[in-house]
Amino acid sequence: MAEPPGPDDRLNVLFICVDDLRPELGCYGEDIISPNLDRLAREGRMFTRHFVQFPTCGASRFSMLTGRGPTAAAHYTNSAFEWHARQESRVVSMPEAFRRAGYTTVSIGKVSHAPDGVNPDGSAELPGAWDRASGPTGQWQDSWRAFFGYAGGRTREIGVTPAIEQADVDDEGYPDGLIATMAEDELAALADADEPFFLAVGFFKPHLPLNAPRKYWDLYDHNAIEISPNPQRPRGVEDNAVNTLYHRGELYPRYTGVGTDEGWSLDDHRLLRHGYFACVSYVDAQIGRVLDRLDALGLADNTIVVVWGDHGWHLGDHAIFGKHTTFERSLRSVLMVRTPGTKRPGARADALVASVDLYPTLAELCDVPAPAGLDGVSLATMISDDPDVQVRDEVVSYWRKGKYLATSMRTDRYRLVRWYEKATGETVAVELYDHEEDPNETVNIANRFPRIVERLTERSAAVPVDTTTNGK
Ligand SMILES: [Ca+2]
Repeated sequence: MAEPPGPDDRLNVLFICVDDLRPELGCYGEDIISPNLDRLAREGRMFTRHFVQFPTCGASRFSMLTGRGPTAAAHYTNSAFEWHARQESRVVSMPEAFRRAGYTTVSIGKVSHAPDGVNPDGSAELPGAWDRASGPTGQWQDSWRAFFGYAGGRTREIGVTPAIEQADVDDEGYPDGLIATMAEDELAALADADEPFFLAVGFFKPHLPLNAPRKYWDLYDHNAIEISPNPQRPRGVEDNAVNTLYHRGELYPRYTGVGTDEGWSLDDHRLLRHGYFACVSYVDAQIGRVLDRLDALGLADNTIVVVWGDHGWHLGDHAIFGKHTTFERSLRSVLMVRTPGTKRPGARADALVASVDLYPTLAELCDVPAPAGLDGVSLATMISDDPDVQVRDEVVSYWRKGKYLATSMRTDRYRLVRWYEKATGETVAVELYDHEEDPNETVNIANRFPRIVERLTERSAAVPVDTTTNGK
């Protein structure tokens, strides 16, 4: 006779997504005050060279949640989830794999792309993934209004509302405070269940607008905030349709109060950095509330905690405030994982890792069957045992702009960016940055080192470049 099934003692997962979070935290040696994330880094594994696959929210999240690079034009865009929901046959997403394995799966806030996981046409962004998915409630009921929320329930109006706000309100005066409360309540409910859980919680800040309660602005001495170490455009990169340099777009002129057609003043620069810092400190405090509840419920000892930034952000670097570039600043983001029983907690992992690695990693750590065809490699050994293990030689990221596609490949030393014409596959521009000599990517040296370009290009020859026209 078969043994009766014992209690399901598999580890839970608390997966925290933070929108537009670059590694500017205290634990990364930078200036942002982030005590809760610093604590998580001390207790778990902090990755210093984690790169996303796309420098925009929807595409990055889609790639991470499905564990794959692009195979369709839509995968490069914020419409990736809409495209996915329309397909008759779909890949199995990470939360769906956990759900099929008997986990209770829950999404709160911006985990896929929409702040409630629902496409504009009312369909689920990730069909089959979640037992329940929810977005903001109360005065923030309309999820996209909440996503762009100002104090008092106001939302963004293009060209009308400001880029920053520092209202004298408590944490729930902005939507992320509510997301934290919802996550705390959900944890309390999940703690009583027999099945293990996969709870994903998505915070909105520090995505624009840079709105946070005043007390988080007051953590910083405004005049002491340093501007970017490389506020100029990089040399050797032409400002044309191919490359991604710009100073208009997501921030200016959509939001008011900062920026002109000519760029940013020094005051703008400092104010935007101050706002970003305040927003991150605000989110750090909300994450701290959720982690404290996890502790209080006795769940910390059997729950893996992941904090993931969906991509980086230029804080004035290269004359840019925003993402949507193929530079290190857009592609490098926060990743930390705390798992029970980890060896050498607090030892950081400096090897190259990618967002697509998270799916096979969590599947392995939780003994959940992963589907065939995932593009990532498991980081389980790096997390549980040895942070010095190297699992990959390069990380490839993708972008597209107009009629061009780009691959941006990071190796241990270099970043190689190739721009292709979509219709023909012909290379139209190449950028090479040497991170040993030039960590801020201030000079494109592709013309000076053609043999390095050639050698790295051979390594990236297998990179799929999408020349299809399917999808949006
Ligand atoms: Ca984002």
